[in-house]
Amino acid sequence: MASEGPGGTGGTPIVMIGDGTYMMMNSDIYSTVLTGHKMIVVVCDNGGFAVINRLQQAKGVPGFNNLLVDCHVQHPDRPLHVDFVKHAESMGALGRRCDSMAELATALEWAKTTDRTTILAITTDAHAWTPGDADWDVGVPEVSTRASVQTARKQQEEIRAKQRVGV
Ligand SMILES: Cc1ncc(C[n+]2csc(CCOP(=O)(O)OP(=O)(O)O)c2C)c(N)n1
Ligand SMILES: [Mg+2]
Repeated sequence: MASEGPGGTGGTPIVMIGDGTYMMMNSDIYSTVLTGHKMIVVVCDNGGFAVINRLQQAKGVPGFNNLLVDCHVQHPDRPLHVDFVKHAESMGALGRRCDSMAELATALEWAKTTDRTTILAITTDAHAWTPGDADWDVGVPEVSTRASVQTARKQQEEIRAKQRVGV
């Protein structure tokens, strides 16, 4: 999203991403610092690959290794959570942590005034979703000892029977 004019960001892109997406590709932040192509990045931090966790469970499998809380390895002395502000700062960007929507609004106004790429990190919910769904047709095992997987497989076959070739 980029906007011009009053209240806009003068052509500065505003990027909204999840914490997992940030981890998959954040080096562009460094590039924008080096090249002067400022971005504002809002990191919605819900502690992992939440939508994949949701998909995994919808296919009958208990969550594992998508949310940080479900990871097999835990370090009580040093939580695995990433400090996105510090991480972005280490690449020369600016950053601020926001603990509420009001703080995010204020921080966004600040971010519009900075001279380089600026990260705003806010905690979001890993389990609340806006309504409205489409089927996500990933493979579900045909054979499983889990009743939940057998149910998911049956649902998949029913949904697949309704698929048609798009035009
Ligand atoms: C390059 C790439 N790898 C993997 C995926 C599969 N994928 C889709 S959504 C997602 C999770 C993203 O997590 P996050 O950005 O934190 O968003 P959340 O679901 O938590 O809101 C993954 C891994 C992808 N789309 N692209
Ligand atoms: Mg996430």
